[in-house]
Amino acid sequence: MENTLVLIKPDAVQKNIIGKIIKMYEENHLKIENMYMRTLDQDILARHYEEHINRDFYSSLVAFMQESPVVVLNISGEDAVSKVRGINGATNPNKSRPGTIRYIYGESVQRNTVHGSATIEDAKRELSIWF
Ligand code: IDP
Ligand code: MG
Repeated sequence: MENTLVLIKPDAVQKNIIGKIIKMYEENHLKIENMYMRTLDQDILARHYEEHINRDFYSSLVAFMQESPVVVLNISGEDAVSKVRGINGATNPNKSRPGTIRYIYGESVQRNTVHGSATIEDAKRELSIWF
């Protein structure tokens, strides 16, 4: 059993598809262990996106992530980390597999609907930031 962090990003919250996204995890036998909504400050985004702070898209990413509240979820299940990444689809919605969340709902590389931890180590680090 693993736990992983999911963020439902502002593009999805704005489109009223929170329920549809949560349903996709639940239908894939993952369990919502905990969840809440919050607006984000620069500090938590810098901690969460530590690896991207020096990238050219970082300031634009921070502005996007502050457009509206996000939904923060702790999701558990067998192979939850890779399972969530599979359900989410590739970072670029145009390159993601049909049926994935980003394929169905993603608008662009930035406005790609959901975040899921990349590795078990990342999941532990991210869950300690958000919960
Ligand atoms: P991931 O979310 O699939 O793990 P990362 O490469 O870790 O993808 O990037 C984190 C987030 O930063 C992406 O989900 C996306 O919202 C944003 N992002 C990544 N690359 C770009 C880019 O080239 N332009 C704009 N935003 C980007
Ligand atoms: Mg990532």
